[in-house]
Amino acid sequence: MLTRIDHIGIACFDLDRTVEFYRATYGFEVFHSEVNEEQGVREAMLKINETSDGGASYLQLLEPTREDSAVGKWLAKNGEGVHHIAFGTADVDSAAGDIRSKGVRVLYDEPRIGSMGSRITFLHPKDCHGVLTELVTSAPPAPTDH
Ligand code: V0V
Ligand code: CO
Repeated sequence: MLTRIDHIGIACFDLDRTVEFYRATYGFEVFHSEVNEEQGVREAMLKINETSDGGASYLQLLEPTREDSAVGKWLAKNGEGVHHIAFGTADVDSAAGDIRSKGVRVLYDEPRIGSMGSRITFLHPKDCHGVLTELVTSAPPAPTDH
């Protein structure tokens, strides 16, 4: 059902400086970046490796776009650090339904739009031993001209 670590979400105060740390220290380059206004984040995805389910694993560096966002509130309380983990699945609706039936709070009734056109939802950290947990289904690959 859940077939990879899709990403680890890391909250930071200054996205550009944090991207530069990961580039200079480890050699990781930005694969994709975007602003997600609904989630209140500016983010950079650093691709670490491809995975056997046809997906990939990333680090997701997150800077808040507003103080009252999930990441903004978390940073004010905790400072920089690991904010969430995300598992990849071919079917986020089914995975979320299955996990909800086990008594874990799924935060959204319907998955929302995440990085690179993915569909995402979150599990409440208080039901997951303190770990904010995201479920992700990647967007299908763009059609090619053949
Ligand atoms: C809060 N808590 C956490 C936590 N955030 N625990 C572990 N990890 C976190 N990241 C704890 C917090 O310490 C409190 O515990 C309790 O949960 C309630 O927190 P709060 O500060 O009062 O905040 P709330 O309840 O207003 O919001 C917490 C939730 C919120 C988890 C509901 O952050 C949320 O909706 N998160 C989902 C959306 C999100 O995180 N978006 C940003 C990433 P105590 O002190 O009471 O014990 S966007 C993203 O990943 C994208 C776009 C993508 O991947 O594509
Ligand atoms: Co995420």
